[in-house]
Amino acid sequence: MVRKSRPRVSGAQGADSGAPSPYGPVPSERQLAWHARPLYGFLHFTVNTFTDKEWGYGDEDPGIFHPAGFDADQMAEAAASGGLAGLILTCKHHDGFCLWPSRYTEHSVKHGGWRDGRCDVVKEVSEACRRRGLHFGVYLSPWDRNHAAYGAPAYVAYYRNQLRELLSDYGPLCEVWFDGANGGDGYYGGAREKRLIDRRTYYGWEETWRLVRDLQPGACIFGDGGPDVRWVGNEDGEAGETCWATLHGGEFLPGLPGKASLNLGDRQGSDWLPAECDVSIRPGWFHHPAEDGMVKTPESLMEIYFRSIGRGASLLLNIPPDRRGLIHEADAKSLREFRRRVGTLFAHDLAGTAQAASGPARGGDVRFAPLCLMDGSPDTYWATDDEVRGPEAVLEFPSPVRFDVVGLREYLPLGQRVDSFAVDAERDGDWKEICRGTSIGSLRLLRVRETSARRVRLRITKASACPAISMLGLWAGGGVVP
Ligand code: FUL
Repeated sequence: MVRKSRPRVSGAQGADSGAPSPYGPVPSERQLAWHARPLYGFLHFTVNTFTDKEWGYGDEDPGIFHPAGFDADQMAEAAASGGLAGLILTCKHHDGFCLWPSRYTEHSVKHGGWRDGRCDVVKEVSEACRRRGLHFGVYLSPWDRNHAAYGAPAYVAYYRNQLRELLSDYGPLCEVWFDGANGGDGYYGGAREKRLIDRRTYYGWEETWRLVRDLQPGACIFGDGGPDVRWVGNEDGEAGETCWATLHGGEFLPGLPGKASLNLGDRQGSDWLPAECDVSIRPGWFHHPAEDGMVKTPESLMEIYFRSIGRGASLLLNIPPDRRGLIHEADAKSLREFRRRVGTLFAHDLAGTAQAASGPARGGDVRFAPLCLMDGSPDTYWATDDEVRGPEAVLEFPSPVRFDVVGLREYLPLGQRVDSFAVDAERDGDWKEICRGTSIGSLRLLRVRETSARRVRLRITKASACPAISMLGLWAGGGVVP
Protein backbone atom coordinates (compact mmCIF):
# COMPACT_ATOMS: atom_id res chain seq x y z
CA MET A 1 0.00 0.00 0.00
CA VAL A 2 1.36 3.39 -0.94
CA ARG A 3 1.79 5.80 1.93
CA LYS A 4 0.66 9.38 1.78
CA SER A 5 3.86 10.61 3.40
CA ARG A 6 5.87 9.87 0.25
CA PRO A 7 3.78 11.42 -2.48
CA ARG A 8 4.99 12.03 -6.00
CA VAL A 9 3.03 15.00 -7.14
CA SER A 10 3.39 16.64 -10.50
CA GLY A 11 1.46 19.30 -12.38
CA ALA A 12 -0.19 22.62 -11.66
CA GLN A 13 0.83 24.61 -8.63
CA GLY A 14 -1.88 27.07 -7.63
CA ALA A 15 -1.90 29.84 -5.07
CA ASP A 16 -4.93 28.50 -3.21
CA SER A 17 -3.96 25.68 -0.89
CA GLY A 18 -7.32 25.60 0.88
CA ALA A 19 -10.08 23.15 0.13
CA PRO A 20 -12.35 23.84 -2.86
CA SER A 21 -15.66 25.55 -2.17
CA PRO A 22 -18.69 23.30 -2.42
CA TYR A 23 -20.43 23.23 -5.79
CA GLY A 24 -24.25 23.29 -6.04
CA PRO A 25 -26.44 21.50 -3.49
CA VAL A 26 -24.62 19.34 -0.95
CA PRO A 27 -25.90 16.52 1.26
CA SER A 28 -27.09 17.15 4.82
CA GLU A 29 -25.51 15.25 7.71
CA ARG A 30 -28.39 12.78 7.70
CA GLN A 31 -28.03 12.23 3.96
CA LEU A 32 -24.27 11.70 4.31
CA ALA A 33 -24.97 9.03 6.94
CA TRP A 34 -27.50 7.45 4.56
CA HIS A 35 -24.95 7.41 1.72
CA ALA A 36 -22.60 5.48 4.00
CA ARG A 37 -25.09 2.57 4.29
CA PRO A 38 -26.23 2.02 0.70
CA LEU A 39 -27.60 -1.51 1.10
CA TYR A 40 -30.53 -2.23 3.42
CA GLY A 41 -33.71 -4.27 3.51
CA PHE A 42 -37.47 -3.97 3.39
CA LEU A 43 -39.84 -6.25 5.30
CA HIS A 44 -43.30 -6.43 3.72
CA PHE A 45 -45.48 -8.18 6.28
CA THR A 46 -49.20 -7.86 7.07
CA VAL A 47 -52.54 -9.65 6.54
CA ASN A 48 -51.58 -10.02 2.86
CA THR A 49 -49.01 -12.61 3.93
CA PHE A 50 -51.97 -14.76 5.00
CA THR A 51 -54.45 -13.91 2.25
CA ASP A 52 -51.90 -14.36 -0.54
CA LYS A 53 -52.56 -10.85 -1.87
CA GLU A 54 -50.40 -7.86 -2.70
CA TRP A 55 -52.92 -5.19 -1.69
CA GLY A 56 -55.45 -5.96 1.07
CA TYR A 57 -58.89 -4.40 0.62
CA GLY A 58 -59.09 -3.28 4.24
CA ASP A 59 -61.83 -5.67 5.41
CA GLU A 60 -59.49 -8.42 6.60
CA ASP A 61 -60.19 -10.01 9.97
CA PRO A 62 -57.24 -9.19 12.28
CA GLY A 63 -57.48 -12.81 13.43
CA ILE A 64 -55.93 -14.06 10.20
CA PHE A 65 -52.60 -12.49 11.14
CA HIS A 66 -51.13 -15.46 12.99
CA PRO A 67 -47.39 -15.98 12.39
CA ALA A 68 -47.05 -18.90 14.79
CA GLY A 69 -43.27 -19.17 14.48
CA PHE A 70 -42.57 -15.42 14.48
CA ASP A 71 -38.91 -14.74 15.20
CA ALA A 72 -37.63 -11.20 14.75
CA ASP A 73 -34.08 -12.31 15.57
CA GLN A 74 -34.15 -14.74 12.66
CA MET A 75 -35.15 -11.83 10.38
CA ALA A 76 -32.37 -9.62 11.69
CA GLU A 77 -29.88 -12.46 11.39
CA ALA A 78 -30.89 -13.17 7.77
CA ALA A 79 -30.54 -9.47 6.98
CA ALA A 80 -27.18 -9.07 8.71
CA SER A 81 -25.67 -12.20 7.20
CA GLY A 82 -26.92 -10.95 3.83
CA GLY A 83 -24.95 -7.72 4.28
CA LEU A 84 -27.96 -5.45 4.84
CA ALA A 85 -27.24 -2.46 7.06
CA GLY A 86 -30.80 -2.07 8.31
CA LEU A 87 -34.45 -3.01 7.89
CA ILE A 88 -37.54 -0.95 7.10
CA LEU A 89 -40.77 -2.58 8.25
CA THR A 90 -44.24 -2.05 6.74
CA CYS A 91 -45.84 -1.14 10.08
CA LYS A 92 -49.09 -0.50 8.19
CA HIS A 93 -49.64 -1.28 4.50
CA HIS A 94 -52.55 -0.06 2.36
CA ASP A 95 -54.97 -2.49 4.10
CA GLY A 96 -54.70 -0.43 7.29
CA PHE A 97 -53.79 -3.34 9.61
CA CYS A 98 -51.27 -2.16 12.21
CA LEU A 99 -48.39 -4.37 13.28
CA TRP A 100 -48.17 -2.48 16.56
CA PRO A 101 -50.93 -1.97 19.18
CA SER A 102 -51.85 1.55 18.07
CA ARG A 103 -53.98 3.47 20.53
CA TYR A 104 -56.02 4.90 17.66
CA THR A 105 -57.56 1.82 16.03
CA GLU A 106 -58.95 -1.63 16.69
CA HIS A 107 -57.50 -2.80 13.42
CA SER A 108 -54.20 -4.07 14.75
CA VAL A 109 -52.28 -7.02 16.20
CA LYS A 110 -53.82 -6.17 19.56
CA HIS A 111 -57.24 -7.27 18.38
CA GLY A 112 -56.31 -10.45 16.53
CA GLY A 113 -55.94 -13.75 18.34
CA TRP A 114 -52.18 -14.08 17.97
CA ARG A 115 -50.47 -14.23 21.39
CA ASP A 116 -53.82 -13.14 22.88
CA GLY A 117 -53.21 -9.68 21.51
CA ARG A 118 -50.11 -9.17 23.65
CA CYS A 119 -47.75 -8.49 20.78
CA ASP A 120 -45.97 -5.69 19.01
CA VAL A 121 -44.21 -6.66 15.80
CA VAL A 122 -42.67 -3.18 15.42
CA LYS A 123 -41.13 -3.44 18.89
CA GLU A 124 -39.78 -6.92 18.35
CA VAL A 125 -38.28 -6.16 14.95
CA SER A 126 -36.78 -2.85 16.10
CA GLU A 127 -35.20 -4.50 19.15
CA ALA A 128 -33.91 -7.45 17.12
CA CYS A 129 -32.33 -4.98 14.69
CA ARG A 130 -30.56 -3.18 17.50
CA ARG A 131 -29.33 -6.43 19.03
CA ARG A 132 -27.83 -7.35 15.66
CA GLY A 133 -26.34 -3.89 15.03
CA LEU A 134 -28.80 -3.00 12.27
CA HIS A 135 -30.55 0.30 11.65
CA PHE A 136 -34.33 0.32 11.81
CA GLY A 137 -36.84 2.32 9.77
CA VAL A 138 -40.61 2.46 9.38
CA TYR A 139 -43.07 2.43 6.49
CA LEU A 140 -46.53 3.81 7.28
CA SER A 141 -48.83 3.69 4.27
CA PRO A 142 -50.61 7.03 3.78
CA TRP A 143 -53.40 5.20 1.96
CA ASP A 144 -55.60 3.27 4.39
CA ARG A 145 -58.32 1.13 2.84
CA ASN A 146 -59.70 0.19 6.24
CA HIS A 147 -60.27 3.57 7.83
CA ALA A 148 -63.81 5.02 7.65
CA ALA A 149 -62.55 8.60 7.47
CA TYR A 150 -60.07 8.09 4.66
CA GLY A 151 -60.47 11.05 2.32
CA ALA A 152 -61.61 13.44 5.10
CA PRO A 153 -59.43 15.65 7.36
CA ALA A 154 -60.08 13.31 10.31
CA TYR A 155 -58.02 10.62 8.65
CA VAL A 156 -55.02 12.91 8.29
CA ALA A 157 -55.19 13.60 12.04
CA TYR A 158 -55.35 9.82 12.61
CA TYR A 159 -52.41 9.24 10.26
CA ARG A 160 -50.27 11.80 12.09
CA ASN A 161 -51.21 10.27 15.46
CA GLN A 162 -50.01 6.91 14.23
CA LEU A 163 -46.87 8.43 12.82
CA ARG A 164 -46.21 10.07 16.18
CA GLU A 165 -46.49 6.68 17.89
CA LEU A 166 -43.96 5.15 15.53
CA LEU A 167 -41.61 8.10 15.79
CA SER A 168 -41.76 8.15 19.60
CA ASP A 169 -41.86 4.57 20.82
CA TYR A 170 -39.28 2.58 18.86
CA GLY A 171 -35.91 4.24 19.34
CA PRO A 172 -33.84 6.05 16.71
CA LEU A 173 -35.08 5.52 13.16
CA CYS A 174 -32.84 5.62 10.09
CA GLU A 175 -35.60 6.24 7.56
CA VAL A 176 -39.32 6.95 7.35
CA TRP A 177 -40.92 5.72 4.14
CA PHE A 178 -43.91 7.48 2.56
CA ASP A 179 -45.45 5.39 -0.20
CA GLY A 180 -46.79 7.00 -3.35
CA ALA A 181 -49.75 4.61 -3.82
CA ASN A 182 -52.62 6.76 -2.62
CA GLY A 183 -56.36 6.56 -2.97
CA GLY A 184 -58.68 4.20 -4.81
CA ASP A 185 -61.31 1.68 -3.87
CA GLY A 186 -61.45 0.09 -0.44
CA TYR A 187 -63.50 -1.05 2.53
CA TYR A 188 -63.39 2.33 4.34
CA GLY A 189 -65.30 1.24 7.44
CA GLY A 190 -67.90 -0.62 5.38
CA ALA A 191 -68.55 2.02 2.71
CA ARG A 192 -66.87 -0.18 0.08
CA GLU A 193 -66.35 2.56 -2.43
CA LYS A 194 -63.74 4.41 -4.42
CA ARG A 195 -62.18 7.45 -2.77
CA LEU A 196 -59.80 9.74 -4.53
CA ILE A 197 -57.79 12.39 -2.78
CA ASP A 198 -55.87 15.42 -3.97
CA ARG A 199 -52.38 14.02 -3.79
CA ARG A 200 -50.85 17.45 -3.66
CA THR A 201 -52.78 18.84 -0.71
CA TYR A 202 -54.61 16.10 1.21
CA TYR A 203 -51.84 14.89 3.52
CA GLY A 204 -50.34 18.32 4.21
CA TRP A 205 -46.93 16.82 3.59
CA GLU A 206 -44.94 19.75 4.91
CA GLU A 207 -46.61 19.45 8.27
CA THR A 208 -46.48 15.68 8.32
CA TRP A 209 -42.76 15.69 7.52
CA ARG A 210 -42.17 18.28 10.26
CA LEU A 211 -43.21 15.62 12.77
CA VAL A 212 -40.37 13.44 11.53
CA ARG A 213 -37.91 16.30 11.77
CA ASP A 214 -39.05 17.16 15.31
CA LEU A 215 -39.16 13.64 16.71
CA GLN A 216 -36.47 11.88 14.64
CA PRO A 217 -34.02 14.48 13.36
CA GLY A 218 -31.57 11.81 12.20
CA ALA A 219 -34.11 9.94 10.03
CA CYS A 220 -34.11 10.37 6.27
CA ILE A 221 -37.54 10.92 4.80
CA PHE A 222 -38.26 8.88 1.68
CA GLY A 223 -40.97 10.05 -0.72
CA ASP A 224 -41.32 9.97 -4.51
CA GLY A 225 -39.61 13.37 -4.72
CA GLY A 226 -37.87 13.42 -1.35
CA PRO A 227 -37.46 15.49 0.79
CA ASP A 228 -34.28 13.53 1.73
CA VAL A 229 -34.32 10.48 -0.52
CA ARG A 230 -36.18 10.15 -3.80
CA TRP A 231 -37.75 7.17 -5.55
CA VAL A 232 -35.79 5.90 -8.54
CA GLY A 233 -38.92 5.72 -10.69
CA ASN A 234 -39.22 1.92 -11.01
CA GLU A 235 -39.42 -1.16 -8.79
CA ASP A 236 -36.72 -3.08 -10.65
CA GLY A 237 -33.73 -1.86 -8.65
CA GLU A 238 -32.37 0.12 -11.56
CA ALA A 239 -31.03 3.66 -11.47
CA GLY A 240 -30.35 5.49 -14.72
CA GLU A 241 -26.90 4.96 -16.16
CA THR A 242 -26.63 8.69 -15.65
CA CYS A 243 -28.08 9.30 -12.20
CA TRP A 244 -27.58 12.72 -10.62
CA ALA A 245 -28.04 13.07 -6.88
CA THR A 246 -29.74 16.42 -7.47
CA LEU A 247 -33.32 17.40 -8.28
CA HIS A 248 -35.64 20.32 -7.62
CA GLY A 249 -37.18 19.71 -4.18
CA GLY A 250 -40.98 19.88 -4.07
CA GLU A 251 -41.32 19.05 -7.76
CA PHE A 252 -42.67 15.57 -7.03
CA LEU A 253 -44.82 14.54 -4.07
CA PRO A 254 -45.77 11.03 -2.95
CA GLY A 255 -48.11 9.69 -5.63
CA LEU A 256 -47.12 12.40 -8.11
CA PRO A 257 -43.86 11.11 -9.53
CA GLY A 258 -42.16 11.90 -12.83
CA LYS A 259 -40.59 8.53 -13.42
CA ALA A 260 -38.01 9.52 -16.02
CA SER A 261 -36.75 12.52 -14.04
CA LEU A 262 -36.59 10.48 -10.87
CA ASN A 263 -34.54 7.83 -12.63
CA LEU A 264 -31.94 10.26 -13.97
CA GLY A 265 -32.12 13.13 -11.50
CA ASP A 266 -31.56 16.67 -12.68
CA ARG A 267 -28.05 18.01 -13.12
CA GLN A 268 -29.41 21.54 -12.55
CA GLY A 269 -31.50 20.49 -9.54
CA SER A 270 -31.53 22.87 -6.60
CA ASP A 271 -31.55 20.15 -3.91
CA TRP A 272 -29.50 17.14 -2.92
CA LEU A 273 -32.06 14.34 -3.42
CA PRO A 274 -30.34 11.02 -4.12
CA ALA A 275 -32.21 7.99 -5.44
CA GLU A 276 -33.21 4.84 -3.59
CA CYS A 277 -33.85 1.69 -5.64
CA ASP A 278 -36.56 -0.47 -4.07
CA VAL A 279 -36.93 -3.98 -5.42
CA SER A 280 -38.16 -7.29 -4.06
CA ILE A 281 -36.09 -10.46 -3.93
CA ARG A 282 -39.27 -12.17 -5.23
CA PRO A 283 -41.82 -11.23 -7.89
CA GLY A 284 -44.21 -9.85 -5.23
CA TRP A 285 -43.64 -7.50 -2.29
CA PHE A 286 -45.36 -9.94 0.09
CA HIS A 287 -44.51 -13.58 0.60
CA HIS A 288 -46.50 -15.98 -1.57
CA PRO A 289 -45.76 -19.71 -1.22
CA ALA A 290 -46.12 -20.11 -5.00
CA GLU A 291 -43.11 -17.83 -5.44
CA ASP A 292 -40.73 -19.82 -3.25
CA GLY A 293 -39.03 -21.10 -6.40
CA MET A 294 -38.79 -17.62 -7.94
CA VAL A 295 -36.37 -15.98 -5.51
CA LYS A 296 -33.81 -13.84 -7.33
CA THR A 297 -30.49 -15.60 -7.72
CA PRO A 298 -27.21 -14.20 -6.36
CA GLU A 299 -26.25 -13.43 -9.99
CA SER A 300 -29.35 -11.37 -10.50
CA LEU A 301 -28.82 -9.58 -7.18
CA MET A 302 -25.26 -8.75 -8.27
CA GLU A 303 -26.64 -7.29 -11.48
CA ILE A 304 -29.04 -5.15 -9.44
CA TYR A 305 -26.17 -4.10 -7.17
CA PHE A 306 -24.20 -2.74 -10.12
CA ARG A 307 -27.27 -0.93 -11.50
CA SER A 308 -28.25 0.69 -8.22
CA ILE A 309 -25.40 1.14 -5.74
CA GLY A 310 -22.98 1.11 -8.67
CA ARG A 311 -24.77 4.16 -10.09
CA GLY A 312 -24.67 6.25 -6.94
CA ALA A 313 -28.09 5.21 -5.59
CA SER A 314 -28.96 3.02 -2.61
CA LEU A 315 -30.53 -0.43 -2.76
CA LEU A 316 -33.59 -1.22 -0.63
CA LEU A 317 -34.02 -4.95 -1.05
CA ASN A 318 -37.29 -6.49 0.08
CA ILE A 319 -37.12 -9.84 1.91
CA PRO A 320 -40.72 -10.57 2.93
CA PRO A 321 -41.39 -12.73 6.00
CA ASP A 322 -43.56 -15.79 5.36
CA ARG A 323 -46.63 -17.06 7.23
CA ARG A 324 -44.47 -18.63 9.91
CA GLY A 325 -43.07 -15.18 10.64
CA LEU A 326 -39.62 -16.05 9.28
CA ILE A 327 -37.50 -15.10 6.29
CA HIS A 328 -37.85 -18.07 4.00
CA GLU A 329 -34.77 -20.29 3.66
CA ALA A 330 -34.55 -19.69 -0.10
CA ASP A 331 -34.40 -15.91 0.36
CA ALA A 332 -31.87 -16.12 3.21
CA LYS A 333 -29.66 -18.44 1.16
CA SER A 334 -29.63 -16.29 -1.95
CA LEU A 335 -28.97 -13.18 0.12
CA ARG A 336 -26.04 -14.83 1.95
CA GLU A 337 -24.44 -15.92 -1.30
CA PHE A 338 -24.97 -12.43 -2.77
CA ARG A 339 -23.19 -10.95 0.22
CA ARG A 340 -20.35 -13.43 -0.17
CA ARG A 341 -19.91 -12.44 -3.81
CA VAL A 342 -19.94 -8.71 -3.07
CA GLY A 343 -17.43 -9.29 -0.26
CA THR A 344 -15.12 -11.39 -2.43
CA LEU A 345 -15.23 -8.99 -5.37
CA PHE A 346 -14.46 -5.88 -3.34
CA ALA A 347 -12.12 -7.46 -0.78
CA HIS A 348 -8.97 -6.29 -2.50
CA ASP A 349 -8.74 -2.93 -4.23
CA LEU A 350 -5.88 -3.34 -6.67
CA ALA A 351 -5.46 0.42 -7.01
CA GLY A 352 -3.85 0.25 -3.57
CA THR A 353 -0.91 -1.65 -5.06
CA ALA A 354 0.10 1.28 -7.26
CA GLN A 355 3.63 2.51 -6.64
CA ALA A 356 2.94 6.10 -7.67
CA ALA A 357 0.17 8.46 -8.59
CA SER A 358 0.74 11.57 -10.66
CA GLY A 359 -1.35 14.50 -11.74
CA PRO A 360 -2.05 18.04 -10.67
CA ALA A 361 -2.78 18.63 -6.98
CA ARG A 362 -4.63 21.65 -5.73
CA GLY A 363 -2.08 24.26 -4.71
CA GLY A 364 0.61 21.57 -5.00
CA ASP A 365 -0.67 20.40 -1.64
CA VAL A 366 -0.22 16.76 -0.66
CA ARG A 367 -3.67 16.82 0.97
CA PHE A 368 -5.17 16.98 -2.53
CA ALA A 369 -2.69 14.78 -4.36
CA PRO A 370 -3.78 11.92 -6.66
CA LEU A 371 -2.59 9.51 -3.97
CA CYS A 372 -5.87 10.31 -2.22
CA LEU A 373 -7.59 8.31 -4.95
CA MET A 374 -6.19 5.03 -3.66
CA ASP A 375 -5.45 5.56 0.04
CA GLY A 376 -8.60 3.71 1.10
CA SER A 377 -9.95 6.73 2.99
CA PRO A 378 -13.34 8.25 2.16
CA ASP A 379 -12.26 11.47 3.88
CA THR A 380 -9.41 12.43 1.56
CA TYR A 381 -9.79 13.44 -2.06
CA TRP A 382 -7.90 14.41 -5.16
CA ALA A 383 -8.64 18.02 -6.11
CA THR A 384 -7.17 20.54 -8.50
CA ASP A 385 -6.98 24.31 -8.63
CA ASP A 386 -10.29 25.98 -9.36
CA GLU A 387 -9.56 26.67 -13.01
CA VAL A 388 -8.37 23.10 -13.71
CA ARG A 389 -11.59 21.41 -14.80
CA GLY A 390 -10.29 18.68 -17.08
CA PRO A 391 -7.36 17.12 -15.22
CA GLU A 392 -5.87 13.65 -15.52
CA ALA A 393 -4.44 11.41 -12.82
CA VAL A 394 -2.29 8.38 -13.53
CA LEU A 395 -1.72 5.39 -11.27
CA GLU A 396 1.45 3.44 -11.97
CA PHE A 397 1.93 -0.19 -10.99
CA PRO A 398 5.17 -2.16 -10.47
CA SER A 399 3.85 -4.88 -12.79
CA PRO A 400 0.72 -5.15 -14.94
CA VAL A 401 -2.41 -5.19 -12.84
CA ARG A 402 -5.39 -7.23 -14.08
CA PHE A 403 -8.91 -5.99 -13.35
CA ASP A 404 -12.44 -5.88 -14.74
CA VAL A 405 -14.24 -3.42 -12.46
CA VAL A 406 -13.47 0.29 -12.11
CA GLY A 407 -14.96 2.37 -9.30
CA LEU A 408 -15.06 6.10 -8.64
CA ARG A 409 -16.36 8.20 -5.76
CA GLU A 410 -16.72 11.92 -5.41
CA TYR A 411 -16.15 13.60 -2.07
CA LEU A 412 -19.82 14.30 -1.37
CA PRO A 413 -19.55 17.17 1.15
CA LEU A 414 -18.34 19.28 -1.79
CA GLY A 415 -21.26 18.32 -4.06
CA GLN A 416 -21.47 16.56 -7.40
CA ARG A 417 -18.83 18.32 -9.50
CA VAL A 418 -17.94 16.03 -12.37
CA ASP A 419 -20.10 15.92 -15.52
CA SER A 420 -18.19 13.25 -17.38
CA PHE A 421 -15.03 11.18 -17.23
CA ALA A 422 -13.10 8.45 -19.02
CA VAL A 423 -10.64 5.82 -17.82
CA ASP A 424 -7.71 4.62 -19.93
CA ALA A 425 -5.27 1.76 -19.56
CA GLU A 426 -1.70 1.67 -20.83
CA ARG A 427 0.24 -1.35 -21.87
CA ASP A 428 3.53 -1.32 -23.70
CA GLY A 429 3.27 2.41 -24.25
CA ASP A 430 -0.21 2.45 -25.80
CA TRP A 431 -3.10 4.15 -24.07
CA LYS A 432 -6.56 2.75 -24.65
CA GLU A 433 -9.87 4.05 -23.33
CA ILE A 434 -11.58 1.28 -21.38
CA CYS A 435 -14.71 3.05 -20.13
CA ARG A 436 -16.40 6.41 -19.90
CA GLY A 437 -19.34 7.78 -18.00
CA THR A 438 -21.21 10.81 -16.72
CA SER A 439 -22.44 11.10 -13.11
CA ILE A 440 -20.20 9.77 -10.33
CA GLY A 441 -21.61 10.92 -6.97
CA SER A 442 -21.35 8.55 -4.03
CA LEU A 443 -20.17 5.63 -6.19
CA ARG A 444 -19.83 4.73 -9.84
CA LEU A 445 -18.94 1.14 -10.75
CA LEU A 446 -18.13 0.19 -14.31
CA ARG A 447 -17.59 -3.33 -15.52
CA VAL A 448 -14.98 -3.47 -18.25
CA ARG A 449 -13.44 -6.16 -20.39
CA GLU A 450 -10.65 -7.85 -18.43
CA THR A 451 -7.74 -5.43 -18.68
CA SER A 452 -4.10 -5.78 -17.81
CA ALA A 453 -2.18 -2.52 -17.46
CA ARG A 454 0.98 -0.98 -16.04
CA ARG A 455 -0.67 2.42 -15.84
CA VAL A 456 -4.29 3.48 -15.42
CA ARG A 457 -5.43 7.02 -16.16
CA LEU A 458 -8.52 8.87 -14.99
CA ARG A 459 -9.50 11.69 -17.32
CA ILE A 460 -12.06 14.22 -16.19
CA THR A 461 -13.61 15.21 -19.51
CA LYS A 462 -16.05 17.77 -18.14
CA ALA A 463 -16.58 19.28 -14.70
CA SER A 464 -18.69 22.15 -13.41
CA ALA A 465 -16.09 22.90 -10.74
CA CYS A 466 -12.63 21.48 -10.09
CA PRO A 467 -13.07 17.79 -9.28
CA ALA A 468 -12.91 16.39 -5.74
CA ILE A 469 -12.61 12.63 -6.09
CA SER A 470 -12.04 10.37 -3.12
CA MET A 471 -11.58 7.03 -4.85
CA LEU A 472 -10.40 5.36 -8.01
CA GLY A 473 -10.73 1.63 -7.34
CA LEU A 474 -9.85 -1.42 -9.45
CA TRP A 475 -11.08 -4.93 -8.76
CA ALA A 476 -10.95 -8.32 -10.43
CA GLY A 477 -13.76 -10.84 -10.71
CA GLY A 478 -16.67 -8.66 -11.82
CA GLY A 479 -17.76 -11.17 -14.44
CA VAL A 480 -19.04 -10.37 -17.87
CA VAL A 481 -19.41 -6.86 -19.26
CA PRO A 482 -23.19 -6.29 -19.45
C1 FUL B 1 -45.83 0.45 -3.72
C2 FUL B 1 -46.91 -0.32 -2.97
O1 FUL B 1 -48.17 -0.20 -3.60
C3 FUL B 1 -46.46 -1.76 -2.93
O2 FUL B 1 -47.38 -2.61 -2.35
C4 FUL B 1 -45.14 -1.80 -2.16
O3 FUL B 1 -45.35 -1.46 -0.82
C5 FUL B 1 -44.12 -0.88 -2.81
C6 FUL B 1 -42.83 -0.79 -2.05
O4 FUL B 1 -44.64 0.41 -2.96
O5 FUL B 1 -46.20 1.74 -4.01
